[in-house]
Amino acid sequence: MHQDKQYNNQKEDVINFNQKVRLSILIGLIFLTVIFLGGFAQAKEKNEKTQICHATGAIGKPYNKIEVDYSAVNDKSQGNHSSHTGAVFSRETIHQFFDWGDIIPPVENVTTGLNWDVAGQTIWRNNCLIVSPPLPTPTNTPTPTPTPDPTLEPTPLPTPSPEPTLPPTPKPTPTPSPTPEPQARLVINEVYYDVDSSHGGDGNVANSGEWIELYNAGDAAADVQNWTITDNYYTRTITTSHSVNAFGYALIAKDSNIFDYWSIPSGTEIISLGTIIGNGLSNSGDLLILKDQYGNTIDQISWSVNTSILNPAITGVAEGHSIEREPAGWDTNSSNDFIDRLTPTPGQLEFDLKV
Ligand SMILES: [Ca+2]
Ligand SMILES: [Ca+2]
Ligand SMILES: [Ca+2]
Repeated sequence: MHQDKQYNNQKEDVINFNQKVRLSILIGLIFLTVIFLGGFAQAKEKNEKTQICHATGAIGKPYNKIEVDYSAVNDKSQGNHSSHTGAVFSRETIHQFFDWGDIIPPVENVTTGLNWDVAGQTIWRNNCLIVSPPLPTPTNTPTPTPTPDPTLEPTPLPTPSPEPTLPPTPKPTPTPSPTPEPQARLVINEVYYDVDSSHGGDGNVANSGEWIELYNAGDAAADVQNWTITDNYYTRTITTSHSVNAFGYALIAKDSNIFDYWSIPSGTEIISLGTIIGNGLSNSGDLLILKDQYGNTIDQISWSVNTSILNPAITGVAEGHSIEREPAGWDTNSSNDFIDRLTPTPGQLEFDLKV
């Protein structure tokens, strides 16, 4: 009897011990699982990134497309990109220096987005480049690169079965937008047509001190060799190779010597025509047409009394002033794109002079 009891006690001890061991193993496993999942979640979060249009503060290129961690755009933390509030860059916000905001697309459970309105989405879709509608559409591009259409499925062979309905066309996915190919977008950005005596002016309406500033508002360089510039009388051809960088400038004049009168930033492409621009740029009204080597019109303007291209024309300015797009590259095919620049800015923006 006594032996039986002792045996039973020993048996219970063994069972208790086994249970403890099992429990310990179970707790250990749970603990390890928690650590593993935690680490995994952290690692996963680290790898999750999104692209945003980051406000630069530079009028010439107001946004940079950058990739950031989710943690840099979530709506909770301070000091990250979601605190870069401020309106979308526009002609209206241009003088609120450094004060336009980031454009952040919404990411589920991370951010509801920032400046994700029509204006913001338009810039986002354009690879964070400023869109000044309408974009120039070359009418006669020689070899248009065929864009692969992701929605086009191989056409199914016609089946003999009496199926009247075609398979539903897959809907194009609205986001994320495919990154557009880099492309150049040149404009006649500034024209100095009424030369004053301190910049080579000799009193003649047409003289060699006149210049045109081209600005490349696109994100690819362009060589303007064999491009032409036409005024109301003559067409002049750029016969030599000149690469205009993305967001870069080129200056066109009769002779590069004229720029001795000006302070030109290094890196500005100087194009000497060897002859005056057209028959000279009339102070009382003239026109300019820029065409590429294929004859596509890239940009065209007219000013003062010449309403043959822009009507109303760009308002004429006083001697020594220039007409200039503001912001650089802004092109809505309207005379309103231009302002009267009291101090001309060859090779740069008014904004650049201030920094
Ligand atoms: Ca002139
Ligand atoms: Ca002329
Ligand atoms: Ca300028």
